[in-house]
Amino acid sequence: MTIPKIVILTGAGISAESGLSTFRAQNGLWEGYDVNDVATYEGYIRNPTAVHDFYNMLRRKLQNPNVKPNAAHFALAELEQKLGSEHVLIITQNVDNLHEQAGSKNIIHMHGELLKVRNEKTGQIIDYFNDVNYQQNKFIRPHIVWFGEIPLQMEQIYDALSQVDYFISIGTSGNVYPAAGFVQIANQMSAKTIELNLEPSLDQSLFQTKIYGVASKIVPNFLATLI
Ligand code: BV8
Repeated sequence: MTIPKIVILTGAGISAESGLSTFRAQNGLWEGYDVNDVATYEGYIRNPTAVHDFYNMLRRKLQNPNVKPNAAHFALAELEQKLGSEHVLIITQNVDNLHEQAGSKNIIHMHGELLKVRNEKTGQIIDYFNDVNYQQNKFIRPHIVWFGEIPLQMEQIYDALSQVDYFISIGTSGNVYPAAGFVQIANQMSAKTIELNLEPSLDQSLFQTKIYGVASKIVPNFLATLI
């Protein structure tokens, strides 16, 4: 029996039970901030200190010992361990490192990573765990893909989607492109498409299988049927 190629797309919903807030629960105001002020390059240029304050707050929050992977993250790591990294790829829209903490290895962070910063002058990307002090180095920016910027590793993503057998979307509202368009590619590849979410996403009609509930329950249950 050939082992299927499984591509999993995760969004903020998979980390909700780990204590990290999602984007659109608070009617578009994220952590009390307007997305246009803190998640666009224009917002950064307008007020870099305010944007660094915002990401410094999120970076500290992520490193709070109470923020840990939940059963959904662990179930995905177990799936990769059982089937092999060449058969399981996580494409995450999340900038947290909970998939890594749970043990997953084959991960693409298409919207960047909170625990990395990028030097705008040299392009160098480094691991970074503290507050960024913009006054000290004006070239250091969060290694985050803001709205209007090009998501990372799109070549690898389209390549993986061209060979996908199972496309599983977990904890995403289907608001943000190009991520929200991946299910259409999977359908064109005649893959099995599954949505695991708290409630129907904007894309729900494009999925063959839809299971609703909290990720920590429905993800381990569904993945058990694949192993
Ligand atoms: C690009 C970084 C070109 C910040 C993020 C008009 C129409 C269509 C598209 C556009 C348009 N105008 C502009 C665009 C493009 C734009 C876009 O899509 N805008 C939208 C808002 C209309 N996209 C871009 O700009 C992207 N770049 O398009 O470049 C291009 C295109 C193709 C190829 C090359 C170039 C860049 C987008 C990246 C923006 N940056 N994050 C940061 O994270 O600090 S996006 C941000 O939203 C996060 O990454 C987040 O992950 C992502 C998506 O949100 P979700 O993860 O889905 O979170 P949300 O809160 O929305 O939903 C949570 C879900 O979980 C809910 O459904 C909820 O029910 C569920 N849930 C909650 N609790 C649980 C749960 N599920 C299970 N269990 C639970 N316990």
